[in-house]
Amino acid sequence: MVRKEDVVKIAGKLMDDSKFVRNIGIVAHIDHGKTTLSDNMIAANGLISQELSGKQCFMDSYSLEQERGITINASNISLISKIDGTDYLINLIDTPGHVDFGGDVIRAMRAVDGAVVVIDIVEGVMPQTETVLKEALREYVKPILFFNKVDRLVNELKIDFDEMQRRFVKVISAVNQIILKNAPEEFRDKWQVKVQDDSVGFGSAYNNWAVTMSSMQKTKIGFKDVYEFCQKGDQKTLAQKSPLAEVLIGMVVKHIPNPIQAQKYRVPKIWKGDLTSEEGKAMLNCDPNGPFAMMVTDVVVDPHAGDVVTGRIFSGRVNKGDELILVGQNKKAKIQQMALFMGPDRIPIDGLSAGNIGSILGLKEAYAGNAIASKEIQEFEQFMTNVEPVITMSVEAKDPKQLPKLIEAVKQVVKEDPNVRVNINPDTGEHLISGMGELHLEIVRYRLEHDMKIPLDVSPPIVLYNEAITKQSQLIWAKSPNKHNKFKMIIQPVPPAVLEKLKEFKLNGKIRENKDEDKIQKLMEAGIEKEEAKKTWALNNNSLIINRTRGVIHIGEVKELLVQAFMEATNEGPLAKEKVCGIIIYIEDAILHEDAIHRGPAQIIPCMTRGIYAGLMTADPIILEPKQKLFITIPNDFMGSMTKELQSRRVQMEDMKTEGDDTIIITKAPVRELIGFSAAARAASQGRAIWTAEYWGYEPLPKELQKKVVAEIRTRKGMDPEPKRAEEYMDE
Ligand SMILES: Nc1nc2c(ncn2[C@@H]2O[C@H](COP(=O)(O)OP(=O)(O)OP(=O)(O)O)[C@@H](O)[C@H]2O)c(=O)[nH]1
Ligand SMILES: [Mg+2]
Repeated sequence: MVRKEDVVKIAGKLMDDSKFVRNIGIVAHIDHGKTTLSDNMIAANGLISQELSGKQCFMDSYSLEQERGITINASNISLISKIDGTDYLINLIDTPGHVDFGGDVIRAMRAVDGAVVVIDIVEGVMPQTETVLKEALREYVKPILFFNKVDRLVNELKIDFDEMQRRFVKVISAVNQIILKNAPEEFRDKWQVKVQDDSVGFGSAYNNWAVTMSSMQKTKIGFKDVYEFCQKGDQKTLAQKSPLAEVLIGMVVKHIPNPIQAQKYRVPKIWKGDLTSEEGKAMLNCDPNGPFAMMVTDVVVDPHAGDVVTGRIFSGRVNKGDELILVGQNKKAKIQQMALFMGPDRIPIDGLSAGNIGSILGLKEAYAGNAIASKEIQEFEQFMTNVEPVITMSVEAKDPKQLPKLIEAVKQVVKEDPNVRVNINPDTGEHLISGMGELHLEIVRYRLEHDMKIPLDVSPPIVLYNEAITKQSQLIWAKSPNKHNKFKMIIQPVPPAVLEKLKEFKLNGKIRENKDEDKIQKLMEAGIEKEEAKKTWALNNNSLIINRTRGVIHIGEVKELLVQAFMEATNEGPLAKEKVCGIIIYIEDAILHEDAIHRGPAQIIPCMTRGIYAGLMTADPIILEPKQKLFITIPNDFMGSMTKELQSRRVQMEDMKTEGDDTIIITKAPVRELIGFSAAARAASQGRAIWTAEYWGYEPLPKELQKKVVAEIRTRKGMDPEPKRAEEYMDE
């Protein structure tokens, strides 16, 4: 067996010449065989035995991953591969397929230049296949295709040779359609995958063999042989004659661009600084001699070593003892340790060079998305996620003495998984932890209770609602408690088309005068008129505050306070203290006291929040609920009981089709009704239903449930079941 340290030693030498580097992510729908495929690459490096390759799932090192047989965390490894006498360094990230961990895939795509899209040929293109493929394309990451589980076609489905060929053609064309629609324009044609040029491979990760057009010419093992070897149950010979790792590495080296090639077109998309500056040029050219610049894509907290940040190095090189800064945060550190991840293990290395994926220790408080550099540079574009947490649990330490430990542990979880959101209820001290789905929360709980050993009281899952309005508000004159200041405002719903764009652009926070031109530009692109875009003060939850006053002399001095009130009011709406989404607050006019002493925070903030609340209550406010799209595969025999189960959960059928003995149902369902669905679906199908869910977005809760849910949330939060009326806000 080869030692990981020895691989890292060679990697250290190879990484300086990035012509010989490839950064790849393995992506797919859940269970299509990513981790099994990775095993093959790892075994080829001698890090695990050939016998265990495809069975060990080396990259699923976390106890819960092994236990459940799924990948939860993206995991990195650096491997050396020889092709035609030349050594290549392959930095590989195995990503999870379950949608609850989709954030990991998005972050991994920033670090790599190519994606191996694995498709279980029995299932074909599944929802998450499409999602991850789109995510790769959006990041200018080039896809190649690997058809996995070909053995199952022959041995389980028992289809004939011609049908096998037809299936390949059908799925390739489906994938190419997605590429055509979603690839950046310049790559739509160039990135089409084809059998002829080896950008499509076929094989069985579990049985360690694969073929491509080139491999067939070299080994003389063609599709017919594959079919026959599988049929007679001799895949071992197939694996000897046409080993998967060799074939896949051939595909990767041939088709995935090296970092020098990739950064030329990727850097202008993910970094909006000046490309003619010293750092701009260095990143475009992947120059190891330029200033150091790395984007953090992953953080793990090591109980002994502290924060370990992993990311893509776009330029420069860091050596032991160099000083690096956490961009925009005024933090510096002398770097004493760097490492490469080898699956579960972190192996020290002397330095890290441009074009590679590596880890740095010693920079505290760095989060995924941050830039680390040798000097202040423009930050990288944020990750392109458009999913929101939809479900929450409330946790408390069983033993109050453990509260400080819980606070630290939760902080660590958030650092490691940016898709977890945490709010602390100041009244009760309980932590409200929000995530992408039930499984996601289950994992967080496991980490706190099992890994960090904090026994918890945990609430049943709580759904996160939004508040919105359905018409324009009345004109509101809000008065400050001392009656010296007044604001005239009107609130409108953001038009649906504009709201769509705002969600896509993810604009949030204050807009600084003369500084945030790009945000104003984006607002205009979303459909906000130029004059209004220029007067937008801030955005929060896709809601806006726009200053339409004219000639109010002191308005600039209270701007900060008004924005703060806007943030508070849109974080906790008047109906049920849920987020308020998709409103525009127009400040039409204002009367302000001459003397600054009479228009301090205690006057302006409550005046404005109450004004906003009053306005919202006159605009027919409603509750929006999160929905998920469900993809359910179920044997035909269980259709009856499954349909019954679904009907009780307010689902909207989108599509239903039969494939062999199975029916595939696609529906949209409220998250509220999906709590406990796992268990019910298992019961309704004797465990035979397979289902995945995908974030869909927020839609109005049905009329007949509005009042009930408002009362429910308010009671849970310790308020009166009835929200206040508009007048009540104005009387105070
Ligand atoms: N028959 C057959 N089974 C396979 C093959 N490749 C993988 N499997 C099985 O498919 C299951 C899922 O494999 P994984 O490698 O864990 O899949 P994954 O894509 O990493 O799954 P997630 O990371 O959880 O999304 C395992 O039981 C594998 O043994 C194959 O080529 N043939
Ligand atoms: Mg996996």
